[in-house]
Amino acid sequence: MQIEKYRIEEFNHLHSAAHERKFAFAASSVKDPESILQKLIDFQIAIPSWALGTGATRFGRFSGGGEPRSLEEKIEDIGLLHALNRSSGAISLHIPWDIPQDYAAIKALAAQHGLRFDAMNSNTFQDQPGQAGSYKFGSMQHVDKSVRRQAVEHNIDVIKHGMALGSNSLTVWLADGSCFPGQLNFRKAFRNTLESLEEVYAALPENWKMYVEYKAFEPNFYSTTIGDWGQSYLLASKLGPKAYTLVDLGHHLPNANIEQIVALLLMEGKLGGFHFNDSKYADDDLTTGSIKPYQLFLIFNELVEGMDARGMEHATSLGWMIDAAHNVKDPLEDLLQSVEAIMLAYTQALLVNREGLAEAQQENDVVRCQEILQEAFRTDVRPLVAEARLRAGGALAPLGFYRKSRVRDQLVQERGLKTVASGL
Ligand code: PSV
Ligand code: MN
Ligand code: MN
Repeated sequence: MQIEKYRIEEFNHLHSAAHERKFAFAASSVKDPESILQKLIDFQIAIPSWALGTGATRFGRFSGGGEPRSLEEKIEDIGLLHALNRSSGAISLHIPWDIPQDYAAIKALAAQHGLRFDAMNSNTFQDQPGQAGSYKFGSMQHVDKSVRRQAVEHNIDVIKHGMALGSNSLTVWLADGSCFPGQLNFRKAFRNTLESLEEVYAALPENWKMYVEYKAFEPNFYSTTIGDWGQSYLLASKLGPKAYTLVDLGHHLPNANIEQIVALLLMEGKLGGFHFNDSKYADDDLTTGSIKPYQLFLIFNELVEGMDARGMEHATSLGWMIDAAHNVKDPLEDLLQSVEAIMLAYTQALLVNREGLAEAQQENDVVRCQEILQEAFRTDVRPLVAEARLRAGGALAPLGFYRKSRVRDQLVQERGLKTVASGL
C-alpha cells in the first residue's frame, strides 16, 4: 500500500491550528530555530530490514499479521514510515535474509520511496543450508582456518551485494566467543578475528566503511571476542582508516557510561555509527527512548559537541541506524516511536548552551552544569520536530495518522494474518 500525499495534507490541516500555536511558542523560546529545523530535516535514521516483523523471545513468537513477506514488502513498509515522518530515508539490509532477485528493480523501488541503502549486515551467527563449515564454535575466531575462510568469503559476498545496491558500508557483528572458561585461547581468538577482518577490509571499495560492532555477552556467556568498545577500537585501529567502532546501545554491561565511550571514540575519529534501541537489563532491543531517555539525550549531547568540535556534518558523518525487535507492539508503530525519540533527543542536544556549559565546567560550577543540561532536556521540543516533519512533507503526528488510517488493517488485508518476516 502507499499513502497518498493529499491524505497526509488533509490530516495535517485538521491539526494545523493547534500545531501553529505550539510551534510559535517553541520557536520563540530557542535560539536560531531555522537552523535547528534544517538540521532536523536533513537527519535520517536507517531502519533495519529485520525490525519490520514481529520478533520472538526464545519462548515463543506471537505474529501480529500483515508483516512483509519479501524484500520488496520490507522496502514498502519503510516507505510508509518515511512518508509519515520523513526521517526514515534509509534501509539497512541483512544478508542472506535480504538477497535481491533483481537489483535494478530493488534499487528502483527504494528510490521510488526516497530510500537509500545504508550499512549491509553480514551473518556468521547462523549456519546456512549447503555451507561446508559450522559456526557453532565461532566464525572469524574459529580454530579451523576453513571456517574462518568461509566467514571471510561471506562478508566479501555481502560487500558485493551492497555495491550492486549503492550501499557504502558493512557492519560486522560476530557472535564469536566462548561459553566456558578454558574453551578459548583469548589471544589466538582475537588474532584470528583480526586476520579474518583484515581480509574483508582488503576487499572494501575505496569509499566504503567497515563498522565493527561489539557486544558484551550473548549468545556466548563466558567471553565475547569483540566484547566491548576497547576490543572493537583495537581492531578498528589495527585495520586502518576505513574501519570504525559501531555502538549498539543495548550491547553494554549494566550502567555503562555510553556517552563517555561515544565522546572518546569521536575524539579519536573512530566512531562509525549507532544501533539505537533501549534496554532495562541487557540486549533487550526495546523502543529507543522508552526506558532511558535522559541517557539518549546525554549521548546526543556528546555527539553534537564532539561533531561540532571536529567540523563533522551531523547527518552524514556517522551511520545512524535502529536495531530493535518487536514482540508485543506493532513493529511499524514501534519504529515511529523510536525515530521520534531519536529526533527529540537530537533536538534537545542542539539546544544545550555550549558556551555556558564550558564556562561552568571551567569554574567547577557543578550545579550550573547540571542546570544547563537539564534546561535543554526538559524543553518540550515536540513542536520543533513536528514542524520539521511538516516542512519535509510528513504528517504532523505520524502515529496518529497511522492509527486513524488503519494502516495495519490494510496491510493485513493485503498480506494476510499469518505472515513471517525473516529476521532475528
Ligand atoms: C544481535 O545482538 C544483533 O542484535 C546485533 O546487534 C546485530 O547488530 C544484529 O543482531 C543484526 O545482526
Ligand atoms: Mn546491533
Ligand atoms: Mn543486539
